[in-house]
Amino acid sequence: MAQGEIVAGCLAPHPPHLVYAENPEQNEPVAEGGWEQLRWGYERLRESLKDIEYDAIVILSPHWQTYIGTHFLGLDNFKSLSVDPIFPNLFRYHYDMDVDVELAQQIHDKAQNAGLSVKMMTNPDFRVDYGTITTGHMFRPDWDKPIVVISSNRSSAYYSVEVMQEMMIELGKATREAILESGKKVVVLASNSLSHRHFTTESEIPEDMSKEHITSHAMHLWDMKIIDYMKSGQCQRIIDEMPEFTEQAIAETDGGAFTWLLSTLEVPEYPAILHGYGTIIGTGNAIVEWPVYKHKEE
Ligand code: 2X7
Ligand code: FE2
Repeated sequence: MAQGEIVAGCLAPHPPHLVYAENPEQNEPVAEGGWEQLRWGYERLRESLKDIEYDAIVILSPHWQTYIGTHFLGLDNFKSLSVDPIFPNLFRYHYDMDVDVELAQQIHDKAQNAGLSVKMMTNPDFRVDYGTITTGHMFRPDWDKPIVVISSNRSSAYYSVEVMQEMMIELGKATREAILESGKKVVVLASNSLSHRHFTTESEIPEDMSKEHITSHAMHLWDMKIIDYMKSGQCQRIIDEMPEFTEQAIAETDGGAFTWLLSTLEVPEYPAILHGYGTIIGTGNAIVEWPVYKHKEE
């Protein structure tokens, strides 16, 4: 069997506003557009990867929060209605998602062997979180590739960002090893915003873009600094500065997805492609691709 590979890794944020603004048939609320900068960013990401072959998508979502270890979706299919608890007016999405349980189990086993606490989630009534669904939809709206979904262990809430990072670096290594051994080609996605301070009230028309901006200059500066590190291939600096970034920008990196992603990619030193940046209800969101396929050793 040929060795598996990670063909690309992406930062692929999940505010439900993006799905709302796209008006797909699966979502009940209807929008007049909005957040185009980010939706065009996702278009560019999809275009960039359209000729790259892969077998499965692996997503780590900060909105599937588990307090005892890391969990993996463990059944072949999940189908239900997902309603965003904060924005039920924007996101009521009927999903039907196939899971690559074999790959999920392989990552689970590798992580367990590395000493992490892990569990396969096999409750057929489990409701998949909106972070996974939004990232899954915006990355590949046809839902025609099986997905592995990894939960966010809340170690930054229980302990600290430093402890979270140690665990996510191990989980990233285990994810990578399992993918290489699986023989499959895989895209890995970290589903999170950057700065995450959001407005406390919603405008009358949620998609009124005259009301959309970053919550503060400080948040903007943090987002630009992290984007600069990504574009200039300085991912180790992102890991090093993650505690300050996470605390000062209230960043959604607290969920571990970004650290996990960088670890699966062996902390890249080559430039990432920025496909888009924009704010959603004041939070900062970047759509970024690490084109591993361009940096393969011959
Ligand atoms: O989950 C989110 C988010 N991360 C950012 C903005 C708005 C809503 O939901
Ligand atoms: Fe979120």
